[in-house]
Amino acid sequence: MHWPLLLALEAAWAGLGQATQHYPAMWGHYDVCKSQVYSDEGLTWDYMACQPEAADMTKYLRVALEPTNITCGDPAETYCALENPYMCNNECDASTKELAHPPELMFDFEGRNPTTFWQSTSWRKYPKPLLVNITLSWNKTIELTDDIVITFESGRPEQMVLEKSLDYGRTWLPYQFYATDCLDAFTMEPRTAQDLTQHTLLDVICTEEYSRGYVWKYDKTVRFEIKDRLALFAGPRLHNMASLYGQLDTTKNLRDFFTITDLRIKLLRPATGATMVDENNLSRYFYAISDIKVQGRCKCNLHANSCVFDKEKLVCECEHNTTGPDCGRCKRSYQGRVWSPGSYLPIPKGTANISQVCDDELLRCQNGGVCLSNLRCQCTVGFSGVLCEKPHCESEAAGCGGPDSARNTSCPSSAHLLLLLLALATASCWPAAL
Ligand SMILES: [Ca+2]
Repeated sequence: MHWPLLLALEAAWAGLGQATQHYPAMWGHYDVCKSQVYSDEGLTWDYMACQPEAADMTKYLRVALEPTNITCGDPAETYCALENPYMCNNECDASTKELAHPPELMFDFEGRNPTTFWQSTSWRKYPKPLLVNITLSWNKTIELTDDIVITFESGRPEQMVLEKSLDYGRTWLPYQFYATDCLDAFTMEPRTAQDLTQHTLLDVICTEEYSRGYVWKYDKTVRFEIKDRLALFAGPRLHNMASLYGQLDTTKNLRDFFTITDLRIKLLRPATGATMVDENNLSRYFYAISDIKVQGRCKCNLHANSCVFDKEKLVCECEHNTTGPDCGRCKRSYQGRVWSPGSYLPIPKGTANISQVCDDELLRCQNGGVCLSNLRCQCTVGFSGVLCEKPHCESEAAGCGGPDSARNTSCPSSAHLLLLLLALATASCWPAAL
């Protein structure tokens, strides 16, 4: 396809993506891992960098709350409206389905009326802080592609922190701080995602944008702005993905910034709607969340275009002779060359960086073996193994040339072995056969 046409199509997709609020289709590149092509050697594979499509990641998570008994309704409790302490018609009873507010209601299908939501117990232990950790775990590395959006049914919290883990919840890093008063709550100057530049993109900021006063029907969402950050490289409508992909390819910190295995929402102080907490009506203060949106894709190191949910776990369907949950290593028989992730560049197909077994320049195939399509050595009679390094006679008790030897082939001399070791020393991944 010609470049101008491709760009025009991209622009058209960009407009469509913007208009329908779907994720822009430019991410749709890299949807094919390999294709068959005819060459001088006949039918061979052409390998390309590939990645799964972005999807709604809330379908695949596990949610855990701390403290575990923080969900309302056990015992049943009646809540009052924040803006009117005499309007107390919000009842929570865990033993009645219609009145229960369990955590899964943060991830169910939205669009129902009335909305469904998780709700905490009220702040009855005031002035002890009302602390809740909501942990979302995927047990798989994923890459965020769109804003995280948390919709509150209650007033938005006056203080909260969004954290991420890259190691399945062992260690945590803050993603963003949220407060009505950042200096007071976290001794941080308030900033917004719009203040960020390419140089400060990785800064962890405190924002007051999502905590301002309680408004009954509006301003119910708290966001973590992924798109604003991506737009710093890709342009305001994410039209220049080549620039973004180039950066993601070369800047590991940037790639890691959007990569997570877990998210943790730390709710630190509920909405009070006033400077003073009304100690006589503590049932006005609680957290309630109706929806959490997390869009992303499985991280497969550009070696898979699909990711399946198997046995309660997301797994990349790896191509390019790679394996592992993230396609993070060479397959057992394809370790002749060191593993590396695929590359987004050059646009639009990228580079697969496939794990090769052999090539003719390095003469990896031993003992007269011939390298076929970089994928396997075709061994001469009497030898086997990934690199044809094993003489057939090796396993015979009497050694080569013994009475059991069918072909009377010779064992490799020490010079042979030295050559083999020298050849292998150029690769970090050793053949599994050795
Ligand atoms: Ca819901």
